[in-house]
Amino acid sequence: GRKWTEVAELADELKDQVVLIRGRAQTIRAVGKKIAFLVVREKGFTVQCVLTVTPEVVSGQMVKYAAGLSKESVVDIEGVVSVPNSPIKGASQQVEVQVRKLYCVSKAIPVLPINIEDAARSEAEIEKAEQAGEKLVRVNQDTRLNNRFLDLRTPANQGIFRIQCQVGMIFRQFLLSEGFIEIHTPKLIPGSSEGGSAIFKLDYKGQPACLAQSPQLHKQMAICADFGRVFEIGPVFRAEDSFTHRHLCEFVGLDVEMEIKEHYSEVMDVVDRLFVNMFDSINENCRKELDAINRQYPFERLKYLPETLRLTFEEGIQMLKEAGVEVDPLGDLNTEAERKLGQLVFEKHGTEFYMLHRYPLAVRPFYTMPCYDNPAYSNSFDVFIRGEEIISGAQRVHEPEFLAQRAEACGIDVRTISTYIDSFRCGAPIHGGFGVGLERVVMLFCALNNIRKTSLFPRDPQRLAP
Ligand code: ATP
Ligand code: AMO
Repeated sequence: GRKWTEVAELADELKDQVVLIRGRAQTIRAVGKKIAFLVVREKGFTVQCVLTVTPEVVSGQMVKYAAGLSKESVVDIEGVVSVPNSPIKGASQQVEVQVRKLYCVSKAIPVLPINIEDAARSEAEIEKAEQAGEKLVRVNQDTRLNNRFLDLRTPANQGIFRIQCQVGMIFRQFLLSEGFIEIHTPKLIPGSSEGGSAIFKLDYKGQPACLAQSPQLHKQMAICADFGRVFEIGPVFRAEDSFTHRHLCEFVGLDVEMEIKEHYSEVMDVVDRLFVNMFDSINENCRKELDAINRQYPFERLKYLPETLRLTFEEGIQMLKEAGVEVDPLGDLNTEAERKLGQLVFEKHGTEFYMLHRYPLAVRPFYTMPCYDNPAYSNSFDVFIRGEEIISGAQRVHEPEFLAQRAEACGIDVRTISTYIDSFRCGAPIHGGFGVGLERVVMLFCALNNIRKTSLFPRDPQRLAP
């Protein structure tokens, strides 16, 4: 086969070499009848390609053909790499391709629902252009999501989903290296796994069933089955009825469950090492992706410590109190208080990533282990990025009678989880774990303002397509 070069690879080193590239015609501009410029984009990277009428190589007809291509058509180009004297605007690569051959592989319709260049502009660019009297199209979120496959072609979106891939990859690699095994639990289950009403109900051949709200019950049963340390990457379904910037009806759950030898802090140790490793890896290996996101959605790099800060819930409440924010000491923190605490923690400790543990028992799910020294609190934790929750975790109740009692006290129909409770009757390891929302990690790491930006095809209370 012929040797292909990726647009992202086009650089000075290739000067004077003949390259073959495939990409999309992002913009097409003819200057008279003898010159045409094509900006060709591949995976979010762009290069300027120049057709100049040259005897034996480029005919006037070829220039005319190029000028008539529709935007987003897929083209193959063979040409010579050249280095221009002045910086190139409107393309990511700082070299040009002097075109010798051009083929259209697949034509796009002449008018697209979204213009990719419009969709790729930052707010600042739009405002600047508007001030200069230019009229630019603002592509709103619904238009983007309705035409998601086009919206996803922007450099920022290409970056977002490559970073999402990195998060999943580090999660898997790190846990495998620490002796965890990957499991796959059922998504069709008889009842709620988290308590609460946010469940998608369905009919399972005549039996009432639902889509799993989490792998919680089955990941714990895997511990009762002696797998020791397990993890899962899989879909989680929540019939959220509120429309917020951080809730989806389906998201990707990164779940962990493990035996505990002595203290629930062993679970927090895993979170600490895993996430510091993950953030380091993204910063080191995803520079181009971070730059692409930054160009459209400017953000400050996440500030985190080599060893993750841990505060108790009581310490958190105290910090809020000192700042004049009164909250119920045995209640949950609302979104506003969580944000405020994030700010206070940053001011005091210089980190935007921290853990809050020993939550009041009353605000945690039924399976959460109460603190031995004070049962009003629990061996549980949440983890925050920039003042918003990305992880919930805890030590679990492993004593079956107490577990049934806790479930009942939390209003759960114990019959729907009887097989789960029974799994603790044959000797149960002391254990704990946590669950992470993949889309939230990427959203908050990149300081994006909406979880729909980090879900490939988001599902929210109003959206089931595309
Ligand atoms: P989890 O469900 O894992 O706890 P979460 O981030 O979805 O994670 P919730 O328990 O749903 O958190 O809510 C945490 C806090 O966020 C609640 O105390 C509540 O005040 C606030 N909250 C939840 N939903 C909304 C909403 N739709 N609008 C404003 N605040 C909300
Ligand atoms: P929890 O319900 O807190 O805990 O969920 C764990 C993490 O999942 C993410 N998350 C969501 N992401 C997008 N849309 C939603 N609607 C949504 N709801 C939650 C958050 C949250 O921190 N079984 C426990 C975990 C455990 O203890 O192991 C659980 O499901 O990032």
